[in-house]
Amino acid sequence: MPDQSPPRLSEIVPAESPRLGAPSDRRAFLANASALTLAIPGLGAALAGCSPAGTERPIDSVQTRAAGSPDSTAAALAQHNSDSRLDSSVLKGARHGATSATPQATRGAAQVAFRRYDPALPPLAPGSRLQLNWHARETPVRIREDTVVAGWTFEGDIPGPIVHCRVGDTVEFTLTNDAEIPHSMDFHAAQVDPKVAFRSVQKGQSVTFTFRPKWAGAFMYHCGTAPVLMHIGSGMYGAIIVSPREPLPVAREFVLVQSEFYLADAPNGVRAFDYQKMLATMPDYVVFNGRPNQYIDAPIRVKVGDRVRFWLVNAGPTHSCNFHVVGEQFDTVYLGAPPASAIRGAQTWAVAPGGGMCFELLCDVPGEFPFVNHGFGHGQKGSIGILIVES
Ligand SMILES: [Cu+2]
Repeated sequence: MPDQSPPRLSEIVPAESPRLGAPSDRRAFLANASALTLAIPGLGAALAGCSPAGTERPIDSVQTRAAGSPDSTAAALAQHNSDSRLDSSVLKGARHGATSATPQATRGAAQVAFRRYDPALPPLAPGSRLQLNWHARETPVRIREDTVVAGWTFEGDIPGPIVHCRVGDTVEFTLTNDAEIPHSMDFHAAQVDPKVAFRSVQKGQSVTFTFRPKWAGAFMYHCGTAPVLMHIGSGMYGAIIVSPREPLPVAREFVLVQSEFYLADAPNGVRAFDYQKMLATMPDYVVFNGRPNQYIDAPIRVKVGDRVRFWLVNAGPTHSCNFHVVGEQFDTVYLGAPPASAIRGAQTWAVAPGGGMCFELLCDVPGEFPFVNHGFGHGQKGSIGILIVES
């Protein structure tokens, strides 16, 4: 019987890495963590949370509090950084092994209905300030008529809600953790001190931070609590779309979040996300917006003459998304910060895990156009949809 337990921090960090201790050791440790972040998005933030309690310098834009607690208690809790070691020790406990099948994540699974994830980019909110009060929840999610997964989620869905704002807007974000396991939030569109803003919070606690996106684009958000692979792999991710201040050409705009599902059997017929399978990197499904083939069953529809803009985020956790639209060519692919860095006439472009890009096509021919991950070993596991162009 293989060991089903997630690794301790010491198993994630290479053996030659210095352990936490003297400040110089810690700097070297974080340097290694930064290098690891290149391979595992958010891991550096999670590892950076490993400072001893009370050593962080608070920043104005960040608060951590316990809901309903007196100020003194909240202040005490703010000193307590729920760090990677704690997270791992919680996961190591008897609540569950390396599976997402917590009691909360499986309860009532049979009653959960399938719901298509709406790919339409939500309109911008009026004003220049966006206030988001989200909850981390462990809850069952039906991804096909015959399959319910034990999800770790933001706001009860996989992916979490689509956020839409503009460059320079103020985003004030609060995460409250309703779950037994510590969770956190890492916005790739933010420039903040991750050690403070992206820290984990325990059940009943909240963390609030504010940021102003500097660049336009499609950005990932995700839980950065260690092991990051387990938290992203269990459903805690989504897209924040940052539009430029000067509007892009009028278009039908859609958001696609690709992700991989690594599943194993769990009680009550639920399928649970499985950490050992995540490490083996052979997914059962690779999906757009959390459900395999949902846009084959219910295609995206536009009209001849429409410009279509796909904002694509690849949540991974491990594989790239090689985006292609069969029977079309991309009028424009923005490598970053649209309308800058535009590539014309591309056929397929890879979006790295933890990355996002913007794809445009002009629909001047009617028909049914599959949009696919052209890495077909993954595409045929569920990351294919249909764009119907109606005359
Ligand atoms: Cu989490």
